[in-house]
Amino acid sequence: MNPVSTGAVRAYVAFGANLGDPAVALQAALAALGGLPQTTLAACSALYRSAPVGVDGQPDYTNAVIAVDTGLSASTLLAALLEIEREAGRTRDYHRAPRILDLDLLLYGDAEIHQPDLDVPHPRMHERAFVLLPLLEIAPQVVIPGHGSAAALLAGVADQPITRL
Ligand code: PH2
Ligand code: MG
Ligand code: MG
Repeated sequence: MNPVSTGAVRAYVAFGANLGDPAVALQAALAALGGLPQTTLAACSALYRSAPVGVDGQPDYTNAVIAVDTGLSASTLLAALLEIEREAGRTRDYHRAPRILDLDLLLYGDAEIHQPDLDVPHPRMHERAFVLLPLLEIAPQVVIPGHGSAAALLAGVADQPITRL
């Protein structure tokens, strides 16, 4: 027997929005991700609401995590995420500006990639409740390369208030 490998990699994408209607933006993002070549949707968490981390005076964020199985390279997937943001009307007015749609590449299989425009695992994901909670909902056993099991990292974000919607 010589099983044919699909070559698909399980990748996790963080969804975030604090402008417009996040539920609508999530549905649009799911449709766009599912429509990418060599890519199928595997799972999506519930939506979670939390105060903006790292910035004051903005609307609360709504976040989720999406799993895809993809034959795209990490850099091609990242480019597709940025294009989906752009098509949704995302503008980049200033660092951490409120946004209608943010799609961040969290994990690409067990890869560790450090390039000028591509940092995987996402460099701050292990310290953010708004990433870890939805991620654990759809991937309870997931390991963040360089940081260990996501479940074990939860204790470190227990002080970040977050509501599952
Ligand atoms: N994204 C940011 C900055 N702060 N805070 C929350 N709660 N959720 C986010 O998605 C978020 C944030 C920049 O990407
Ligand atoms: Mg982003
Ligand atoms: Mg982000």
